[in-house]
Amino acid sequence: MMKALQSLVATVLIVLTSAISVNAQEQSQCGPVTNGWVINYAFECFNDSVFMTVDSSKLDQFGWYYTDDGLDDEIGDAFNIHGMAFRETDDEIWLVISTDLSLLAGSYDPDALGGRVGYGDIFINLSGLDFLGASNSSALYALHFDPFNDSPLGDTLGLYSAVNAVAKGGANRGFDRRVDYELAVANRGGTVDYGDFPPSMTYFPYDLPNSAFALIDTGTYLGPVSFVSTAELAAAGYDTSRFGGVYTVALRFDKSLIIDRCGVVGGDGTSCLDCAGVPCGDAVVDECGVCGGDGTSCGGCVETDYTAVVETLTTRIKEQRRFYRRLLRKYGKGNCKPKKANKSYRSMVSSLETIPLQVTTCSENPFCTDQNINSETVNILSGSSDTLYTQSRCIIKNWSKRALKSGSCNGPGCKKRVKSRRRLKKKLLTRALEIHETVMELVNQVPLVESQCEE
Ligand SMILES: [Ca+2]
Ligand SMILES: [Ca+2]
Ligand SMILES: [Ca+2]
Repeated sequence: MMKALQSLVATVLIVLTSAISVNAQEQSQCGPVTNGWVINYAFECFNDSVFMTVDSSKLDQFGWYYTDDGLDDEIGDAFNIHGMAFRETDDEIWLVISTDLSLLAGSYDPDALGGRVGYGDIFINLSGLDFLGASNSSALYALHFDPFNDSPLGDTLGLYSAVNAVAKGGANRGFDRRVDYELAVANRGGTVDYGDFPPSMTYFPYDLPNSAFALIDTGTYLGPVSFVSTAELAAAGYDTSRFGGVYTVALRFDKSLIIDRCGVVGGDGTSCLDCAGVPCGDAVVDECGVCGGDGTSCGGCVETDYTAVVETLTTRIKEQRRFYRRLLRKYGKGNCKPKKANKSYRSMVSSLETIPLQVTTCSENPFCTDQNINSETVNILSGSSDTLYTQSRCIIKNWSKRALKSGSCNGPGCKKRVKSRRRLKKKLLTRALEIHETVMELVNQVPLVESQCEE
């Protein structure tokens, strides 16, 4: 009873393990894992903003994705965003904003909240919800990188999760609603632009009160964000001529703070490892429990190399043919059939090419079944060698019949000659048989069975 129970437990465990590994493989996604992330950014005053949807298929060779923002969509010269760039590497996310506003100074304005109008925070949304939905359900991530802006986070710069966003545009002498910003742009004859998003977008609120979100209200600190120098940007393949902003703000953070290399949010990067520990590798454990094995290491599987057999067989078949042709040349065809002999030789040569050089056989492996192989080839080889042998005998016998027939044999010279011809006949017949037998011995070494094992 106990034994049966143990084996049942073992079976269940095996089933569970394989179910888990199948799931992990379905989820796993190697290479870029940020496809579809929506990233947006606005100044505190919401005088310009930009929206990006990361399209992994458009990452360039350095992992960069660029979104241009219109150059006639700002309110106030300094508040112009030129564009945003995103970079995904194996373990980092980089974000670049090109604008005309100094990050350190912001824009001095005694009437603005905090005496200054600064940068907003950068929001990242991978929830699939629209901005307000994500904010209301604390599903947003955000980067707080301007220590002097009006986010309650102050100088605690970094990457945050579970973020709720807040709009303080009006208090910063700008806009509390997107519709008000658009009207202001239209009034001065400009053209609204939101980067990857059309002005008709429903992703971001349009005319709800206090919905021109640009700042983190509350959030959970995840980890640090670092500033990237111009030299580092250039070294990372960033296209420095893409945007014409006066200032470039470049940030980087550890990708695993949000998502692991397998594409699992909050994952530890192990769900897509194959049995050899390679992320998204294709090695699997075979029936014998060997990672990356071909299932032949258990159950008495043996791989045999038949190269030498095939090579020797080739040599012997050529020898059999050479012997036949020498007979033909020397003694004539008589009533024998040289065409038949030639055809046999040709079919032997071509059938040799079909013999597999490596053959695996497994004696006790339940995952393997025996398959018949080479049966046609062996038939051709033995039949053809037999034909060459028969045709050789035919020539020898034809010749000896003629050579030994002569009734008028006089003198010691003649008897001697007859005797030596008889000896020659016997020798030739023996040789023909010998060669045929050698070929047949090798043909019998050609494998007739190989094992097919389930992967
Ligand atoms: Ca814009
Ligand atoms: Ca702009
Ligand atoms: Ca301010």
